[in-house]
This record gives sequence, structure tokens and C-alpha cells, in this order.
Amino acid sequence: MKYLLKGGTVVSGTDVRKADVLIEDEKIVAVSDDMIQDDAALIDVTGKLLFPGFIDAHTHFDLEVSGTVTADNFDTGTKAAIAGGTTCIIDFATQNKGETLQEGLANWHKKADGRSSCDYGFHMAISEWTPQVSDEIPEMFEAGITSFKMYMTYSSRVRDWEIYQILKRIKEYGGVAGVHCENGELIDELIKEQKKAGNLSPSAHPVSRPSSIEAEAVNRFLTIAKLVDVPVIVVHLSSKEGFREIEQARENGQRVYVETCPQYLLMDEGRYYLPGFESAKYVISPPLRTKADNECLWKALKEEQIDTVATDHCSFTTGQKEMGKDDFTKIPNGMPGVETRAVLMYTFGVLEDRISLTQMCKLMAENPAKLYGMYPQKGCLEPGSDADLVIWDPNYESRITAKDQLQNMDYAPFEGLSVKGRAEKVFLRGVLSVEDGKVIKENHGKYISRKRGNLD
Ligand code: DUC
Ligand code: ZN
Ligand code: ZN
Repeated sequence: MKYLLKGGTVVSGTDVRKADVLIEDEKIVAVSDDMIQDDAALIDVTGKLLFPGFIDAHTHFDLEVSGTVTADNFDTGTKAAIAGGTTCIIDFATQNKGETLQEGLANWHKKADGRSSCDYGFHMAISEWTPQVSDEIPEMFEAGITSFKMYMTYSSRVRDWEIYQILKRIKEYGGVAGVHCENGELIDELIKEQKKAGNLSPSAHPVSRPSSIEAEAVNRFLTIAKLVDVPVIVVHLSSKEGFREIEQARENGQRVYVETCPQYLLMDEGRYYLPGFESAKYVISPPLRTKADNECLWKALKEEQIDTVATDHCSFTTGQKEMGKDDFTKIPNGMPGVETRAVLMYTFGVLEDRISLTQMCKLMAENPAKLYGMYPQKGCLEPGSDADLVIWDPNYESRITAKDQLQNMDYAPFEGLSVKGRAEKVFLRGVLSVEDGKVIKENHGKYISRKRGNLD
């Protein structure tokens, strides 16, 4: 099938220009002025912005957490993703304790294959480091997994020596690691204190995980990375204090990549003091911070000190959140976000002049594609690239509400918020998958075997 998208404005990581786009089968074949192509279906995109399909490099679909499973699986999660303009996600295939990496990977393929409506890749989350696991690393690269994840908190956390050994091993193959930076041992102590004082409500959650807990872990992680002499990624950065550690490491010549998420830009700790059990919706880790932290992260985005914006989509219904009604530590941590990332970044980033259109494109398409080894197959609108493309209506106005979303959720964290812009049409490898904001093609997503990344 051939399409000619005529009259639109093409956004890349470097410029915004009027151009027509010709798609044939799975690929973009030309981007240029005033094209005529009689055998192509013509789509008039006058007044629309054309973005490369957005990439969300941080989702958790079909993940077991605190004795329950995330509300979104690959079916609902990827439909929500593509409806919001995201044509590729990278989820975390997870090695549970006692499992091999291959078992973890096979498990994630079982969850995702054949039921994904956008393309998908996997990072490998390592929770136990043994000589056998070390031997499996080359097999991961052969399977298209070039990025790895570690947690410094939760029961799956790895110790400093493990991070050191894992980074050394990954470095041999040119891979990259992203780490959830929070000091798990100190969190356990602060939780004990909250419980002892009888503070069992969600308001105790941020108190048990202050910014210093993130900053210390960022510092320790970057100290380890410096010893190994390897670039690394700090995922879902939430705080000014954590950012200062990154600045310091960079001043000392270290290469550090940083990801943040819309919730850390647009929400603050006030959400932990809502009536009833409402605050449970916002129990995420790291927790929401202050307005000053929000502003620090926006400034860092504008100055291109933060490289990617992902979501950490990890959804639980209000019913699931009730598990922690009498004890905040039993509230499954996480919130949805995969469906609303682009509209939030457009409305509160671009339209409020906090970031430019080209920066939005970099943060949500070009940079994740480069960092995670998918560029130029994805992340840009260039001849030869996958025809993953978002036709963005910049004037569409709506209000975020749970009842309109495809995420398998009974609430929306940004309920009632007025937003502007919409993914009107979305192509996934040349197939029109979203029309008038509705998913019209399901299960067309395929596994993306990734190469080694490079964002320099
Ligand atoms: N944080 C969350 O809030 N949920 C899942 C994983 C994570 O790191
Ligand atoms: Zn995390
Ligand atoms: Zn996460």
C-alpha cells in the first residue's frame, strides 16, 4: 500500500519544515516538497504536524508486583500506547530470582507476541548475578537485547558488587544499563519508623523515600559506573537533588543519560494529602516531589540535560490499590501513563514554551531510538525508516478522563485536565492503525531486535 501525506509540517530532532511524505509498504520512501504520486492514496495533512512514531522506553505490562499483576497487559497497554501516538515501547523482561535470563526473556515473549498493537522491544531486568547469568549475556545481545535494568530498591534489588560486575560484563559487549536509583536499605528503615509511629496511610510513602534517598543512590551508581568507565542511564529521575549528582558526575567527565516522566514534571507531593484513600493512586516510586523539583526537571529538559521522556507505565486499578488500605507498604507501586504522554508533553511542554517541537521529537522519538539501538529504523522520518508516523492535530482540544481511555484503568491520574493536540492518525510500519483517535488495526505490533545504541 502506498500513501502520500500532503501539505503537512514534518518535525525532526533538528527542524520543523513543510514537506510531503511518501510511504510504501512498511517504509518511508521519500520526504520532500510538492510530491505528486498518482498511484498513492492521498491524505491531506494540511495544518497537521508529522512526528516520527513516539517511543516509550519504560513500560511495565503484565508484571507481577506485590502479589498482583499490573492491570494493563500487552493487549490493552499497546492499544493505549498507539492511540496516544506511541508506535514502539520497550518493556522490562524480568529475570525473577532463581530464573535464567533466557527464562525471563521467553516469559516476556509469551506475554507480548501476537497480542501487541505497537512494536515492542525488551530491556532485560537482572535481579540475580551468578556465573551462569554472566554466561548468558552474549545470548541476550544475539536476541536483540542491548540494554539492561537493575533496581537498587525492592526485593529484586542488586547489591553494589553486582552492579559493578554487571556493568563490566555489559561493557564488553557495548551494551548499556539503566538503573532505578533509590537506597533500598534506608527505605526499609524509614518505613519501619513510619509504621512504629502509626503512620500507615499513603502520606507516609514519600516520607519513607525522600529525595536524598534517590540522590545517594544516583551518586553510588555513578561512582560504580565511573570505576567501570562506562556510560549509564538513570531512569525516571524525579528530583533536583538527584539531578545535582548527575551534573556533578558530568562535570567530572562522565557520560550519563537521563530519563524522566510526565508525572515528575506535572504533579507534586500535594497528591499524598488527598481525602480518603485517593492518594493511593499516586503511590509510585520514586514518589512525586515538590514544585521546585518539577521546575528543575523542566529546565533540564529545555537545556537538553535530560535525554528522554518515558512513562514508567505500571498500572493498578483502585481495587488493586486497596490492598494497602491499612498499610501503605502494601499498595502496589505505579500509575498508568502510556496513553497520555504525548498530549501532556505537547500541552504543558511545547505550548507553554518549556520545550520546543524539535525537543519534543528528540525526547520522545529520536533520542530513545538512538540510545536503545533502533535508529534510523525508528525515531526519524527519513527514506528507509519504518513508516511509523503520527499525524498530530495541534488544535484538537479535550479533557483527560478515565472513561475515554484505552488503558485498562478505572481512573486517570490527570483526570479532568484540559489538553490540546491529539494523535489523529497513526501509521505503524505503513499500516494505518489509528484513525480519528481510534485504534482501527490491532495486533500488528512486532518484536524489534535492537542493535547497540549510540546517543553521542
Ligand atoms: N516504580 C513504580 O512506581 N512502579 C513499578 C516500578 C517502579 O520502579
Ligand atoms: Zn523503577
Ligand atoms: Zn519502572
